[in-house]
Amino acid sequence: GEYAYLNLCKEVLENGTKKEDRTGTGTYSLFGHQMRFDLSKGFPLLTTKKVPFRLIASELLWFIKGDTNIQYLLQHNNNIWNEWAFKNWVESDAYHGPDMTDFGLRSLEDEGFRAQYEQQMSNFKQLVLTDDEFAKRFGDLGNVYGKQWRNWETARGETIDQLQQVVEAIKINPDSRRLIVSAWNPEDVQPGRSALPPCHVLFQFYVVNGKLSCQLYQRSGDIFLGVPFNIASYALLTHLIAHECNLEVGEFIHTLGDAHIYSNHITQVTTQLERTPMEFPVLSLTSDQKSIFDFEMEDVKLEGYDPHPSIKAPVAV
Ligand code: THF
Repeated sequence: GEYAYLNLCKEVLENGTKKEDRTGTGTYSLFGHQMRFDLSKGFPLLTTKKVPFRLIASELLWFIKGDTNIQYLLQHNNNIWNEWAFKNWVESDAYHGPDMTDFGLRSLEDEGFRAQYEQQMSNFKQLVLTDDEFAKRFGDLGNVYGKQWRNWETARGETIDQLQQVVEAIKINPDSRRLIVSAWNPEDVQPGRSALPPCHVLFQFYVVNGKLSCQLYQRSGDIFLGVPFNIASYALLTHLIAHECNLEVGEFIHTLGDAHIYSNHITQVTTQLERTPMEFPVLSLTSDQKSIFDFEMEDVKLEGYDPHPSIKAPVAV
């Protein structure tokens, strides 16, 4: 259960190595770690802090639709990808406001700058929501998950719908050892081709005894903010696909490459580790529509989620 996650936190605090990173924040990090969650024993949404499931579900439905534009997320009041699109805008010729270089770090250090940043971010969100041309130009994150899962571009200019293919393969050939979706496209991880090369790089399904399991390889995991989202997101994906394929849920296995706690998340993690986990909630899919491609927010319900209070932390950009 939840101890798989709490033990990872403990291990990184105790044995992690101080390591610099792309964002300039600094981390404690280790390389190579695996967690297992038995999905038949409850839905792995952490209870030692409140994790906003609504944001996880709308992000996953956005990936599943093959959408890469934050407009959909904003329409669902989901702000978790804003910074990456905002960066495209403030670095473009179309932006005429105050200089936003390094806005992530500077808004933490300088109150005056933070007010300017918040003003510009609010303008940006308004424009993405109300101006479709603007949204097309600056709301799109490029070659991120939705693109690679649903519209992988081949050298011949065709597209591959990996997600659709894997769902069909699970139905027709559940013993297959090739039930894989890859978000890592070497052509698209070159600088300038996407906002952020994918962190969750590849996932594989496995069917035995009528149960569907999923394993994710994640090259880089922000343990405090990202990983709780990633666990719940892949658990939800496994449930959706099991539902469509008339299977029960098995395990979610989470394999991490660089597992790190940002240096400005240490006190938050310490607080979280002092708490005792509650029981995991239960997921129910209220839709009788079977296709994962038809699911909407109101078809996904969580029952019995009674977490400790949320713990705030800044996201490294
Ligand atoms: N970059 C970094 N540094 N960490 C990440 O986790 C991350 N992601 C995505 C892309 N780049 C990343 C974005 N996912 C939050 C959660 C997930 C994110 C980004 C941000 C976050 O701030 N969560 C808050 C609640 C936010 C809110 O209520 O709006 C939380 O307390 O959980 C990993 O895929």
